[in-house]
Amino acid sequence: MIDAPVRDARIRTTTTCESRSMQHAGAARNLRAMAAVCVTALGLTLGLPAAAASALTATTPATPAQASVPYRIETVATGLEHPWSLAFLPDGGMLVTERAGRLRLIDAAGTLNPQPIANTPPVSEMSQSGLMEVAIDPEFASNRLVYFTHTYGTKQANNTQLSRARLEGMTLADVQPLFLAKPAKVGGSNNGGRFVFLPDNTLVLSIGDGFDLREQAQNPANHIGKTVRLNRDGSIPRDNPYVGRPGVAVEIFTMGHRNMQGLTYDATAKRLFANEHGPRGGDELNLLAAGGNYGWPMATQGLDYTGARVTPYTQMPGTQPPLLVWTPSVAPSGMAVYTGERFAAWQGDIFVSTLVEKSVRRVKMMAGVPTGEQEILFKELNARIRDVRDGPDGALYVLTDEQNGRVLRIVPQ
Ligand SMILES: [Ca+2]
Repeated sequence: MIDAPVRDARIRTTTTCESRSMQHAGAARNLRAMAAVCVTALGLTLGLPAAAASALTATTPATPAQASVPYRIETVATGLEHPWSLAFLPDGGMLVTERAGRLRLIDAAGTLNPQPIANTPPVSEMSQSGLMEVAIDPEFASNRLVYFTHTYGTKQANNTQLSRARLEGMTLADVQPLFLAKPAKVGGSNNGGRFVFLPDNTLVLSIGDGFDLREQAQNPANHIGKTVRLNRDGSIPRDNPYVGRPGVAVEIFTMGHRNMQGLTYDATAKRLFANEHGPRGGDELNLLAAGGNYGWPMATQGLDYTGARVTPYTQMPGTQPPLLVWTPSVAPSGMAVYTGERFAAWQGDIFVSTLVEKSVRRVKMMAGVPTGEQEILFKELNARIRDVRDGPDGALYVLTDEQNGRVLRIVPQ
């Protein structure tokens, strides 16, 4: 599903869909050949947990999960313009990004500072583009380092950039670009832009397929439609899966993705999960493992926006099937594993915020594996939800994707 409302993407699909489909039909033949070469030549040992290999791919609606305990929704802050991401600070405050390029501070008392944090880099806000993810360094208390993603470049040539800076009061100091996805793409769609820290001091960052570059998701020489794994200073971990392979981008961690806007690491199960927008239908939840190929656009359960098939294949040997599929599209955005004490029934479950369904999906998990049960939460908000976070206070936090966006906290009733 496109990250609607996307003005330029919709216009393009209604005006150029026929030629686009024909281009893709030819390109699909090429990429199947390419992918066969890649999968064989790379010959990767994926080391995927057994659960991934035997994953049951289910479409929505899934069996309803047992109803949650009663909850109450509290408003933390309002007046945020299309907030995208939320990071908790050790002092009880929060950082929130606004897509237009502002980084905002909510202090420990819950007050939104009327001034944005100074010295954020300029961003080009186009449809889905702008300032996206924010996270603090795992050692923030001692180094004050903040990481964020934003779109870098022009409408005709842009891509997702990861940057790092030191937070000094209400200013960013020493703003340093760490990684810029290549090649550049046109327009503001399918940027990816989420990242998550892993316990081994690296981070994994999602890069979308740019909407028009879908075949490149199978090209191991670039970053389009991939996740990349980096050290915290932007350098390349020596144990990345493609290191030492000629012609392959050494930053790549996984490939064959469309547009991943949610990443979360389950520290208990020691598993990295990603959600991904399909085209029309075929939104996915995936378990990521080093070197994995997740199939796009060779295999998908979604259709093109014209209603045509993207590919004849819903699965393909050598690619990893999703753990779950959402058809029709829910448009998954943020994602979190709930670890708190306040909702005992939710512990270990994955929460996926959605834009089109205007909900949060609770994906019931057992030892890091989906049970097949899901619960649709927070429909009463009637709002596109951009992010969901596991708060250090045991509450669940969500951001609404609105002109007058909100930070909301969900606590037991
Ligand atoms: Ca896939």
